Amino acid sequence: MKMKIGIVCYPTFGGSGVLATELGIALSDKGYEVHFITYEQPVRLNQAFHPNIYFHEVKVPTYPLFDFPPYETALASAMVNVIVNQNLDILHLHYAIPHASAAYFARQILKKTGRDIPFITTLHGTDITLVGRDPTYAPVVTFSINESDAITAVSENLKQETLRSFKIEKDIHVIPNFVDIKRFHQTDKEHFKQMLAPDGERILVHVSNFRAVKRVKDVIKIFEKIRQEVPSKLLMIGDGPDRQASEDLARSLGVYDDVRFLGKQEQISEILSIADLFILPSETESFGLSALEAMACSVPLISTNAGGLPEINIEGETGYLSDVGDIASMSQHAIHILSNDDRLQHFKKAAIAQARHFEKQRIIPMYEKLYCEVIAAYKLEKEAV
Ligand code: GMT
Repeated sequence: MKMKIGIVCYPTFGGSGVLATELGIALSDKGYEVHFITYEQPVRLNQAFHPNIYFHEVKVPTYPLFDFPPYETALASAMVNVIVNQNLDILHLHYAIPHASAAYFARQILKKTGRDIPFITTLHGTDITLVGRDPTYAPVVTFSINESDAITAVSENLKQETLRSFKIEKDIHVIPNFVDIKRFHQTDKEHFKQMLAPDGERILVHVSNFRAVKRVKDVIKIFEKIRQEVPSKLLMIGDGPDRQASEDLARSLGVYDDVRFLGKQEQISEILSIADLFILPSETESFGLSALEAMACSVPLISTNAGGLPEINIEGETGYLSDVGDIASMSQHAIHILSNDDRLQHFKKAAIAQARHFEKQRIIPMYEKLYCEVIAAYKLEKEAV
């Protein structure tokens, strides 16, 4: 019998929500019944209809007394209802806060009736490296991660960071992010390239949620230096708190006319198909899913060496890694790749070859195996009580 899996995630453009949605789609394609529990339809779900996927919207009623409507309480209640009514076998939480603590709460409620099920927490990055470590959240994060029946991290680096930052009493399984190469691959979009770069300029791309951790202003600074040596255009995809500041910087550096701020986009692979280089100068990055999707579309990568980025970007092969904030190094490396056609083709080939190591067919079975093990162990534990 195929498992019924509940997935809890942030439905927004952030990497954890994207990965959780891609996982749900991949599992549903394999015949599993997948139930998303979140406050909005996850962005990547609305690109096609998937008959094995169900979406349960968490509603958070407001009340004049509430300055902060209690999402976690509403989420725990939704988990209880979906687990019981849909007869779920396992719950998979993406991003620890507040999903893991809500799942713990839901399970305590369900234990009263014997309908409790195991839950797995996948750590994605800022839930550990930025937010989770904050003393405001740390005790609850530590407790609920430890109460998970299994813990996964998206890179070896994130696993080590988690062990350094929290007192974790369980093994952490590293299951890296993955990409669906059937959907993310280079397609012929020459007409599109002609429109954006009519004189054959190189096309550089950055995709993120424009939060401080992404250092989007560094992208503009790097581009300004590249453009002095190599005719090029920059496409900035996404939106967030630092968008205005990076637009202002592009104006003050005199490069605005060669930069397009396209905002949030759903058809990322079409844009990546015309790109020559992806720029990711993050302060910290547990994995860099956006960079993997770019590599799958044959786009080499200029990144920092922060977090888990060295696990996907191979120095001198798929791109280059520099220290955070080292604009000179990142721009020199970019110029090196872009200034020679043969060299660029070589890097492009290496990028797609590296992406294949993270193809979904290789990674999804790791989750399936873990689900089966966790469900079996939980059943045994319950029988023993
Ligand atoms: O910061 C983001 O880009 C969003 C964040 C999230 O959790 O939504 O992304 C994190 O998870 C992604 C998917 O596992 C990783 O690829 C990103 O590297 C990670 N972001 C950071 O560590 C900053």
